Amino acid sequence: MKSGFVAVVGKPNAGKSSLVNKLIGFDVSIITPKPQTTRFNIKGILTRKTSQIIFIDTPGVHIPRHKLGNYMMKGVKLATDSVDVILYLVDGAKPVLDEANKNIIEDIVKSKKKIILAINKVDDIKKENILRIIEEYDKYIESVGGHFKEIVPISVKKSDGLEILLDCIENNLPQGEYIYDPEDVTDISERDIAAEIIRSKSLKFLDEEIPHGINVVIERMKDRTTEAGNFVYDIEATIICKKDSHKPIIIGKDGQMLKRITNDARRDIEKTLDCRVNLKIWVKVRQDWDNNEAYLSNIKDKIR
Ligand SMILES: Nc1nc2c(ncn2[C@@H]2O[C@H](COP(=O)(O)OP(=O)(O)OP(=O)(O)O)[C@@H](O)[C@H]2O)c(=O)[nH]1
Ligand SMILES: [Mg+2]
Repeated sequence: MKSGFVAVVGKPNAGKSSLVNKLIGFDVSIITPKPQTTRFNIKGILTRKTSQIIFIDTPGVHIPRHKLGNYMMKGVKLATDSVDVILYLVDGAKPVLDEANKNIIEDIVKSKKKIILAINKVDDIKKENILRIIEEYDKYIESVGGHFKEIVPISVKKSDGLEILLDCIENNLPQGEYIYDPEDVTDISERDIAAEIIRSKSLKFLDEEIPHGINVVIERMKDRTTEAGNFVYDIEATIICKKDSHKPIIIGKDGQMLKRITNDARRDIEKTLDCRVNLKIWVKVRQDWDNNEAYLSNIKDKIR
């Protein structure tokens, strides 16, 4: 029996959260086409007959421009320092070995952990390019004194290569019994799942810098059973934005935008938590909250 922790790291938008969700078969992390979607480490637990693999989905590595970004990057470091295996995910459709990717490789080599390279989105690239990407990345890691234990091309979208990837990960984990109850799939709370789903809808429907300047706080989340015996969650949430000018855009003309976010989020929360949901969302401005320690406490609590 094998068991252990695997940090999934890479540039924003590589498909880290998509991979973890797909492997464990439950949406623990939100996924959007916009970079810097994930803000804090989230565990996804996969229990197999021969192993238990605990994935840590991390924020995409980028150069921070505010305190929020600093905390996000601190989370990545904590994850890579604490795991048995680092799964480095590269977007095969944008494979350029740029400064950002070089820096990630140098950092993970310094951690002295076992490193597996997975090249994602191979559904979106020509086969002959895969070999070239492998060669380039392999050569670079060797030039900085490290090596990849395994290199696996995958497509999360098409579920290609995922079983091979899991076997490669398992081979590199230490011997050990199950660490978590085999029934567990994540460490994220229902409250945080609800907040993250609301944030994902804000990312989906709003443009430019607004969605990245949003934080979501669940003010109240209470369950009750109706007279008909249905389980219902009453949720009150606040979308916090960083500029006065953002608030009317989030609310929209006649409240249309906020209604859209609320309806879509309610539907997804119901699906994920498998219950009925009443959702009310307010919008508040907290000037430059993402650069203010006092407003970052709900993010700081999750950096671990
Ligand atoms: N074509 C293709 N797209 C994919 C694949 N895997 C993920 N994507 C898309 O890539 C985008 C980013 O996915 P995420 O899972 O949010 O990426 P991430 O690495 O977690 O991003 P951050 O949280 O911002 O660091 C989404 O639009 C996904 O649908 C894949 O195998 N093929
Ligand atoms: Mg993510």
